[in-house]
Amino acid sequence: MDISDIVKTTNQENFAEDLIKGLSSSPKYLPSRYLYDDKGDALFQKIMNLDEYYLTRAEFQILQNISEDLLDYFIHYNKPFDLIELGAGDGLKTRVLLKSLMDKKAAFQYIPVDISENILRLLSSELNKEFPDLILKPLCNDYFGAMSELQRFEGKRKVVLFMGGNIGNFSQDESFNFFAELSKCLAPGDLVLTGFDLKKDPRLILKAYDDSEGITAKFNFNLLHRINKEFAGDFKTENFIHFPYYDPATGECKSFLVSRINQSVRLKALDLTIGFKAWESIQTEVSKKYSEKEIEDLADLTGFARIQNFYDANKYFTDSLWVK
Ligand code: AVI
Repeated sequence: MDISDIVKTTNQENFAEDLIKGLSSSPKYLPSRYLYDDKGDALFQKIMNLDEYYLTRAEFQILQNISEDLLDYFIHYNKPFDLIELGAGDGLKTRVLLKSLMDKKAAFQYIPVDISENILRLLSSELNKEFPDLILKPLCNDYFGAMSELQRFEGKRKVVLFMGGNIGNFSQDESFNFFAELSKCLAPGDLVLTGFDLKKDPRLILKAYDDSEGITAKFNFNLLHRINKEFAGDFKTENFIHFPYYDPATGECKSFLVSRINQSVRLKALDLTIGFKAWESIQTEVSKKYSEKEIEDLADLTGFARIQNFYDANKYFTDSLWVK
C-alpha cells in the first residue's frame, strides 16, 4: 500500500465552538478528544508504558494469549471478512491479533480507522514492513464518520474492533448512541470486539490516572498548552492542578484541571476572556470502568448479543465479543 492511499474523510472538528461552549458552562468542561494533538499523542504513548497504567498491559495479555475460540469466531468457515478497527492508534496490540490471523491464512483485509493521519501513516508503514501480504485500507475519520463509510465495504462479513478501553471515554448516552449507530451499519452475524476496563480496587484505578512520574498530569496540562498555541491564549499551567477523582459507585474516573486562584484567561484569537474563581474546575475527561452486568446490558440495549468475555489473568480488563 502506498501512503497516499489513506482515505481521508474527516469532518472538520469545531474546536473553537466546543471551547467557547465548554468554558462558558457551569461547571466548565472540555471534550477529551482535544487532549490528542501531536504532543498529547506522544504523552499518551508514555502513559501506556507506565507501571501504574495497567489497561494496555492487561489488554495486550488478552491478545497474546488469544484463544482459539476467538479466532474461530473471526475466521468462521474461512469466509472472507473485513477487520475494521475504530481508533486504531499505533496498533501495537492489534499486531498480535493480525499475526495470529495471518498465521492461520485467514482471508481478510484490515481497515484501521483513526482521526490522526500521522498515526495512520506510521501504522501503515510499519504494518507494510511486518506483514507484506496484509491487505491494508486505512481510513482517516472519527468514529461516527467511519461508520457511515462502512457502507463502502459492503458485501463481506464485518468484524469491528474497538479496543484499548476507548469506550470508557464516552458518556453513558454517547456509548449507547455509538453502539446503536454501529448496529445499524452492520448485518446479522457481524461481530464487534470491544475493550472494557473493569471495576476493581478503586485505589489502583486512581493511581492509573495520577501516576507518580506526573506524565498523566502533563497530558492533562497539555490541553491548556494546546489552547494557548491554537488560540493565542495565556493559560498559565502553574495556576492549575491536575486532579483525578474515582467514584466507585458509578465507575467513573473523572479528570479535572482546578484553578488554584481567582484568575482570568484571555484567548486572543477568539476575543474571549474566561474568569476562574479559586478552586473552580474544568472537567477534561471521564474514563468509565464497567461491571460485567453493565456490559451485558449495553449489548442487549443496542441490538447485540454478547458471545463471550475474554479476560487478562487479573480480570482487570475484558475484550467482550458481541454478535449483531
Ligand atoms: C484513551 N483512553 C482509553 C485513556 C483512558 O484510560 O481513559 C486515556 C487516558 N487518560 C489518562 N490516561 C489515559
